[in-house]
Amino acid sequence: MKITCLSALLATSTALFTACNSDSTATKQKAAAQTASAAQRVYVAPGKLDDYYAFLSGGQSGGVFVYGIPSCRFIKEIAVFEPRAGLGYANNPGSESYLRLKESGPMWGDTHHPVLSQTNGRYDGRWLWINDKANGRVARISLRTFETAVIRKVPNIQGAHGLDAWLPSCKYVYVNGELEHDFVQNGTDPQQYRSVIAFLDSESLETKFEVMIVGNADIASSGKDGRYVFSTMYNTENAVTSEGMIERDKDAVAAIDVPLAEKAVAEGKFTRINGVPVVKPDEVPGVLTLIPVPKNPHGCNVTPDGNYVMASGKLSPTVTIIDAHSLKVVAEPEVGLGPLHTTFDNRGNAYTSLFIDSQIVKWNIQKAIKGDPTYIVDRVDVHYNVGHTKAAGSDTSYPSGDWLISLNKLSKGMYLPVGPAMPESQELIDISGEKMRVIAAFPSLSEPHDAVFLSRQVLADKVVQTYEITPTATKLGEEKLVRNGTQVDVYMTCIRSKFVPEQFEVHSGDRVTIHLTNVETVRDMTHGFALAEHGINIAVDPGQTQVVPFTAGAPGTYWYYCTWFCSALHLEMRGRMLVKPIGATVSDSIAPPTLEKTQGGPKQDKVSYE
Ligand code: K7E
Ligand code: CUA
Ligand code: CA
Repeated sequence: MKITCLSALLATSTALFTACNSDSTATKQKAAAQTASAAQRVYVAPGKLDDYYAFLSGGQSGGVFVYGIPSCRFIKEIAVFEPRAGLGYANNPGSESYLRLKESGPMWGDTHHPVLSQTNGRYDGRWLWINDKANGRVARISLRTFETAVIRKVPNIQGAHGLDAWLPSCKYVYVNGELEHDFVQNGTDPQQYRSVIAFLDSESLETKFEVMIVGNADIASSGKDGRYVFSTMYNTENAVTSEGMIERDKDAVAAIDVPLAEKAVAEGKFTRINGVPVVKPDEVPGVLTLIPVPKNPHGCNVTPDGNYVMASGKLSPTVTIIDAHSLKVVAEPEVGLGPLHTTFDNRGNAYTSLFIDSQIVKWNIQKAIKGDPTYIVDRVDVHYNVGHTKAAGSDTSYPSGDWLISLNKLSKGMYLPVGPAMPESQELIDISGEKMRVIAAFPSLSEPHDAVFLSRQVLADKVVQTYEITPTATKLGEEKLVRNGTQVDVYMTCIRSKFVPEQFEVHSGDRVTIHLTNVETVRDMTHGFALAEHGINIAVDPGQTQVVPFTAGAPGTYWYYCTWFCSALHLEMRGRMLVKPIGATVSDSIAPPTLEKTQGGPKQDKVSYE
């Protein structure tokens, strides 16, 4: 039929064209109209701003990706657990970001769960927390600068998985230990394996206390009234093989009574393990309640009104609805195969990702609780095998009910083949109507697990234009070289299109530290500093100071240059480190060479253009 229509068009045969101008054309026209309106929904003209910032965890990329929604434009990567030369992050040994990361553990991570800070049940645009599942760490990103501010290793945790903030105050962030291990009595006896749910000061990320569990804690979601936090547990068996972990018919949702845990800590009812007060539930009755749910649940999500916890069944085709105050199971609606995570709109609907069915299913919470068989509202296919799904504002008390993102594990043939490994794929779904509508798909680096959206208005006046000048910054006109034996400190500034100094002298083998301040006062004027043959390349944002320590190499001339294209004279923005043999005379002067010397030699009398 397709070919016939095509030949008809080519032949401009009216008769034939009319003959095949049947259903297929009408369908095509309808599809074209839908495509056009879908395109309009996501079209954000150049220079226009998106409504939302979506923060996607970077999985094994170790950072956070920022996308504009609804355009699906990639805006930024926030480096957290992995160095990024291009972002001036942790790639230069000696810089603040390097030392902070190094001190906390390995120079890579596996980020799963981005969590935004809230005030009064709404995102406040201050902070974003993210876990490193692999290395038991949590980081806090400042949204003033979109930079990692704090990284901490959490004691007694292997596999820092589920993460959430204790609501409504965000006094703590709490993180789930997914991998049971032998921190209580060192040894390899699995019977002694335990795990903890750790409560961290939300600003400093210092671990304040932990609650011990037998088995593991997977995904986290806080109640909204300052009492319970919830975690799914799939290994209540405390088993060490995958068969062992599915032995029981039931596992659990753990509910921790946070004020009771705080009280126990205040009264000294804890055991200190590796410096942290650990509350043991058998010593503090009520601190931990295990609510039975079908075996091996996964997602844990509290509804915006704070009334229910949804435990997504994973192996069971159900979502268990638990009353978040009485801790009783109130319903267990069937939703489809492989339910992993559930998210919410502002009209009483839940949206559950179905890994096996490759679908998002929309269902009505009250109807499901009342046993009304019409609780399923809609299903939409996603491509393919969705993990997390998140609707805008779903973690707050005021979801916006407009957009939902489906974070799919496989993209199969969705994109041009780029090797055996395909990109991860997200889909943007319009949930503003009764029916869901998949509007757009966008690939990303591996491998986003979860996402949170923040409305642009919240951030607009909070993100700073430039860094605050630190007391240790080098000021314009106060550049200098300070020599102390073999330690040489060079206090350097940069501004379009010049480093000051443009030359300095050291001995081979000297320990050199460059304190480089970008003295620009306008946003976006980042300069770079790459030093030939010394393995150094950093970025310095306006107002920022970077500290660059290294050992001077063999005698010779080494150019440093700006790696960020900043001005018409960007290529000329360079200078020399002159390395002299040990014992040779070196000058402490950083004054530019005299004009005569400036021009170097041998001089070219003229330049021939032939
Ligand atoms: Cu479901 Cu780590 Cu959130 Cu992945 S976890 S999907
Ligand atoms: Cu500074 Cu390019
Ligand atoms: Ca189990």
